[in-house]
Amino acid sequence: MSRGGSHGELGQRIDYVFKVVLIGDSAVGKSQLLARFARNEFNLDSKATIGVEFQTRTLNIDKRTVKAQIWDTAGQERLVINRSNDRSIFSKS
Ligand SMILES: Nc1nc2c(ncn2[C@@H]2O[C@H](COP(=O)(O)OP(=O)(O)OP(=O)(O)O)[C@@H](O)[C@H]2O)c(=O)[nH]1
Ligand SMILES: [Mg+2]
Repeated sequence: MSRGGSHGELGQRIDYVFKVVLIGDSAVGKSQLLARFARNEFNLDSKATIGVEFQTRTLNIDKRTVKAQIWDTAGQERLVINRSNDRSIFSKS
């Protein structure tokens, strides 16, 4: 989590940024959980994630603007392209 006076895409003030990494076995629903949270979408035949991707959603909680930056990882080991990149994401979150 970080706190500061930064601004979002639409110019609104962002009070907090939370970075969350989703990890877990392949096909357990990580990407679809994130799609529902970030865009309120669900897809029955979604493809396995390759590497890492992220999506954001900005929420108003207790009069504060909170930006959730959610990272989605590949559950299938052979699709994780760069292990060292993964580690740097984990250590910064
Ligand atoms: N019925 C049902 N199917 C779901 C649900 N969540 C995910 N699925 C299905 O399960 C399959 C795998 O979902 P994903 O979200 O792609 O799984 P993942 O954990 O991201 O998998 P990897 O990217 O390979 O790590 C997809 O066909 C989804 O449509 C759910 O809540 N209900
Ligand atoms: Mg996925």
